[in-house]
Amino acid sequence: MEFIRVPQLNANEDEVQVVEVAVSEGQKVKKGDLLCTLESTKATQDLEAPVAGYVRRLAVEPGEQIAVGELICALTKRPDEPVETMQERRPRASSKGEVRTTRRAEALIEEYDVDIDKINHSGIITERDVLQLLGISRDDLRAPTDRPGGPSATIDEGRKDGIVVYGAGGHARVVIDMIREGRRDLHLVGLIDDADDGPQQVQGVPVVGDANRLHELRERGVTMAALGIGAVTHNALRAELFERLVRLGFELPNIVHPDATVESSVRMGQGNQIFAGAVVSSHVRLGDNSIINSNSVVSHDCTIGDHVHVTPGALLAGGVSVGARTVVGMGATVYLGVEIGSDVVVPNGTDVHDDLRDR
Ligand code: JB3
Repeated sequence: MEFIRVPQLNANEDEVQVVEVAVSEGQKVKKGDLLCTLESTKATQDLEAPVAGYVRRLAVEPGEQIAVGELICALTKRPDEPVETMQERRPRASSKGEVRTTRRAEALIEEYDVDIDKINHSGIITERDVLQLLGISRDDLRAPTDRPGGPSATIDEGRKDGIVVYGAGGHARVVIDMIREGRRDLHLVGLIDDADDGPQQVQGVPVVGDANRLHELRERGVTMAALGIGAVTHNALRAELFERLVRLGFELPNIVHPDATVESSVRMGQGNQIFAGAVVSSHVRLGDNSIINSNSVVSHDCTIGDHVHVTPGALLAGGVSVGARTVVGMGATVYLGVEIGSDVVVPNGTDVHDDLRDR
């Protein structure tokens, strides 16, 4: 077994840049095949395989700065020969066993608190794999993400798939995951957060400013928005922010988690969010901007008004109607045909068998 490490290209430089990686994990190479191209400020060098073998523990990727002596890869006689290296970073534990990461991937995983089980990779997690999950480009990483109102992240002018999420808290986290998993056709441009002391980014999506930036984003070609504020007990706020986004000319797509069930006979307006495990059954009518939260059930023929929040585990029997801005609490059950008015808060775990008037 041969360990291929970064050579000293010139005496006074202890780091080189990886310009190109010509092989992939598990690839068979002959002696003399190009492994990668390295560059220092004064020299460029093609690194060739000193022996034939299988590329194992490939630990570099293009664009990376890497120290002299660091491992590039190992070459083994057999494809399944065990490889232990002294210097190698401890593999990460994932639900599918141990998995290795490149340095840049490791840094992103740490910085953005990424769940490695969600990263698609082919044996070693690279920066590219992590960026893909985060839905951002390497340029986004360089973009300064100041607090609200700053110049902040790059907005790809004219992209028709750009979406901005309004909010940067717990609900925004879920909306980001749902877009990444259920709306891969959309490109997460950034988050809008009105809080003064909010985060710089959430799950790798930069905070690009406060509500004052929305108009500019729209002018610069961001056509879509999603409301990432759950406001669990004051839905009037959600209604107000939704109307603001509509007035600004944003399109608010419905976002449905791939693990939700929405029957084909369902009709809904815009800006609705259907979370994982939720069931929206036959012939349900949804208005605009409602949240059907995780594992809730909206049975056949229900009518759900605008800005409603059916919270996790709430169960609505058939033919129930729910008025605008009403919140149905977690685990509540609503009996067949009950009519719940607008601006009602149904406490968690309540059994509702009589109609409830507005407010
Ligand atoms: O219970 C569940 C499953 N989810 C809850 C969700 C429905 O509502 C979640 O646990 C939270 O209780 C809540 O999520 P949300 O709204 O993301 O809350 P929080 O995690 O506290 O994040 C607050 C976000 O809302 C931040 O981005 C704040 O800037 C923003 N926010 C709060 N109040 C506001 C206001 N933004 C504006 N523009 N105006 C406000 O009054």
